Amino acid sequence: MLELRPGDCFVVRTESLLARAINWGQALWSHDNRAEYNHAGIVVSADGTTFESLKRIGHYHLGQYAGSRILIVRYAEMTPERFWFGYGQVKRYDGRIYPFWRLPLHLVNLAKFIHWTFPVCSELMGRFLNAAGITPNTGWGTTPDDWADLWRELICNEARKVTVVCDGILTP
Ligand SMILES: [Ca+2]
Repeated sequence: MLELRPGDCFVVRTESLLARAINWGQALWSHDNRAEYNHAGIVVSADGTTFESLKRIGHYHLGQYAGSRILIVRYAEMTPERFWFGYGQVKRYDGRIYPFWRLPLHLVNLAKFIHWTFPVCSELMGRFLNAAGITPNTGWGTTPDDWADLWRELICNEARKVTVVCDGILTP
């Protein structure tokens, strides 16, 4: 059983044609030329409730990713106060439609400059981490692979900035 905390963040690999297309596009721009995860989200409750940008930005449950490869991390600096502040900031996107029109911008690497609408999954998570005072980056233009690469590096460095909550196949 996973011991989740509000503010835990995750990247996950789901199997769909769109997911494969996203990973192809991500690998194109990634320094390591590979991308394993196509989606990202925020854990907002210990019971596994999430806040994500899927077809609609809203609340879902981590259980929907049972059987998928997932990396869940916890920032050492994520205090309850920071969580509630950051979550309060991104909750205004609740109910919005997934901004599919942003995907071509990611493909040409312009998403960080053009953001007049709503965030895609990894941008929503990045906006949250930024609002919570954890990361200086605004989150715009970031991809799930960017976050995965950053976390892997932080984990390797053993800086204790992030710790691994789950790394592997999510069990139901
Ligand atoms: Ca990568």
